[in-house]
Amino acid sequence: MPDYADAEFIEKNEEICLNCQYCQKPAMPDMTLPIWKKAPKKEANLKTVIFGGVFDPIHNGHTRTAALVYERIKPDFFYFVPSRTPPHKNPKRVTDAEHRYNMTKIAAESLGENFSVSRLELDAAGVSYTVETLEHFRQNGVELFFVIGADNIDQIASWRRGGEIGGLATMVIAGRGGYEIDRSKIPFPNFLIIEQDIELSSTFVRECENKQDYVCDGVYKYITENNLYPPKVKNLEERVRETLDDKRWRHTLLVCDAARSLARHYGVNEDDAYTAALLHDYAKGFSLKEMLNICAEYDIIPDEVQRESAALLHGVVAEAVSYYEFHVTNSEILNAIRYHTTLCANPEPLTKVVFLADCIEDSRVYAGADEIRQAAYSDIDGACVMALDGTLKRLTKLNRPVHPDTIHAKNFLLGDIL
Ligand code: DGI
Ligand code: FE
Ligand code: FE
Repeated sequence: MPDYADAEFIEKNEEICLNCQYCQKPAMPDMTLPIWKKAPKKEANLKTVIFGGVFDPIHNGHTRTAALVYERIKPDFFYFVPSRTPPHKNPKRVTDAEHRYNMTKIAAESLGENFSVSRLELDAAGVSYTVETLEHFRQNGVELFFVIGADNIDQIASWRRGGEIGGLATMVIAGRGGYEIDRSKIPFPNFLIIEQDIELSSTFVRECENKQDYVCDGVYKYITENNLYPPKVKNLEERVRETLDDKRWRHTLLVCDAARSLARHYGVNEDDAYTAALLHDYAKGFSLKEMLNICAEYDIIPDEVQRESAALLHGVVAEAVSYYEFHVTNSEILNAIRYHTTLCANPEPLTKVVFLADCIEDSRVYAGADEIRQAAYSDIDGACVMALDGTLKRLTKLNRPVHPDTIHAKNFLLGDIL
């Protein structure tokens, strides 16, 4: 058996090339029919390349390999064969077969008329195995070439009837930049190696932000139009975590605990309390200028006291971000975030819970903290007034303006108490 890696053989082989200027190239067969029924009879073997894969999506690494394989083998037919439910992958996580077929077709068209896409595996009932696909294509007068990634060589033995695969086709081993191919370990009687320098994986392409750099224009357009690989939505915790510094994150987690606990105690929705607590200080690390910019972006007009104070504005900004960026629409949660620093007149129970949780979380140490902690579970309004009084005292000492909401909150709660 010839070793296709041997350059001499390649040259010799090209003497019988069917795709040279002296021979007429047969038309592409209709893949709905077995190849031998369509292809014109030839004295020499028709060379057919099979490039199977999940193609989720087909990317520039695939098409570059295909172009190089084509150049090297000069086949009569070149088929991409997208798989339907690949046996080694969880079918649920693979993109719909028709989308993968369409993308592969677009990419094949971009390569030129010599490339086509076979629906063989897509239309098969159930799972398709490589060995069966090769048997289908390997009919009389067909010399088969099967493209396989260098990183798959070791796995073939474990594929269905893996031992037979190397006997059905010349294995075209597609090397990827950086992947060492040990020729002595290649288990196939006939093989050739195609080295290409694009190191890409479909997983990478699916997850990256600049897909247009890794797939052809048509495929990029298709991906965009069909919203095939939307960015993974980071969960709220991750997004808050990466915005806050360590100290603020620890405080936030403790406020979450305290808010859940108070919510449970007062029959308030615990999950809402958690969400509001998680987001309450989201904007705490922003500068006043950044906060004012965010307000401007969302047409929020801060009042004159807020405009001068990051301490007052961070709740307002956190509310806006929660609504516009995190799509929190529950108005009780939004109010709890907005008023967590000052409270307000007639605060909703969730607002009181988050306000108090912020004051009494376990790491808070200030004069009077323990009294407020105790009161928090017996008299939530009284505890709120105590916390507000503490703030008023500090503001007076510092000669800072008191926000009207702080006063409205206190007056309202006193009215409740008296
Ligand atoms: O964000 P935290 O530090 O967890 O706590 P917070 O949101 O309750 O913010 C406390 C700060 O807010 C503290 O520096 C005092 C300030 N503050 C609270 N109420 C008022 C206020 N500042 C002014 N100027 N006026 C207020 O009514
Ligand atoms: Fe705060
Ligand atoms: Fe806080």
